[in-house]
Amino acid sequence: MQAIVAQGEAVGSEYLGALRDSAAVVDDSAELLQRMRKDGYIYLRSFFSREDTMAARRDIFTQLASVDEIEEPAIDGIYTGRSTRDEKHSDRGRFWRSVSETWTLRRLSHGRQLHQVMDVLLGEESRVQDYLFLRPAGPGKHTHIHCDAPFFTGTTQQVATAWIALGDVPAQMGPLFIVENSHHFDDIRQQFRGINISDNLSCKTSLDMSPLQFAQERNTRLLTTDFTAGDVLIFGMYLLHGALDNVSTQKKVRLSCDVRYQIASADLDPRYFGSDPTGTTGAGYGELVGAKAMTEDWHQR
Ligand SMILES: O=C(O)CCC(=O)C(=O)O
Repeated sequence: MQAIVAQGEAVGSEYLGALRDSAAVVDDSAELLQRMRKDGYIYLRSFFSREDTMAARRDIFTQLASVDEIEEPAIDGIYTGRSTRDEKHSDRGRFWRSVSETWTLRRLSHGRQLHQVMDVLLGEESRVQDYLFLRPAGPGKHTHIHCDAPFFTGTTQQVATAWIALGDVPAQMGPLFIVENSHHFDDIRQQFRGINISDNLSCKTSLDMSPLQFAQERNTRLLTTDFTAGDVLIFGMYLLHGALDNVSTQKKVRLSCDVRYQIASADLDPRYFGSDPTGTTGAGYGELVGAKAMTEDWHQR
């Protein structure tokens, strides 16, 4: 079996575990809430239909094929190693915003089906941020361990992230992992509570340790799975997470998006709501890793 790799290190089975699937209890609000409190996350396998998910995938990858970053047929998501994005689009932010606003994507991320689950998990009516993080992660890419609090708790602590697999994402293609029980790590909560990255853009939000080092030091595990198209992973603001390395041998690009829901009764965070949100730094969609040509050397936060 091909190794599971995080920041260049093969992660042994003693530091890996499987996410608990809550799809069978999605209509049982009490059970969902209880699992969210206990585990810090809810994983819903095949939450969205494969057909609707693949429609979004096709539309997004077709736009990336139009700038020569993805081979035809675009739906396969094969990385070319080339890009004409900057030649064809003088404004990176505008291009990425248009891709991020793809209707077939928004009907998943912003549709009633997910909204209802978020209302349950947040304990009251919720609002979904307009700003969305769309992530095509090519070979070699990964995301460092971090929690979402410094980004999204500017107006309320009652916020949750939904990560959506826009295609099959086996562990070798660099899907999300969460650090088991890290929502109970008081030092992490203290370190990141009250920090707003927009107040100090140079503030470090990811941990200095690799996922494996962290799991060894805390005697914990990285929980992940072979995600299938339409799976959703929902988690709170203090749960540590990151993404494994995409070590796909077929140059397959991992496609996913993540979006936040907050309680509707709190002030809306102006950075992430509105018809043309400013994002964390004020640069709008132009600040996102996805706005850069896929050929550029980058690692996600
Ligand atoms: O998909 C990734 O690489 C990272 C996603 C993430 O950090 C998040 O959903 O908060």
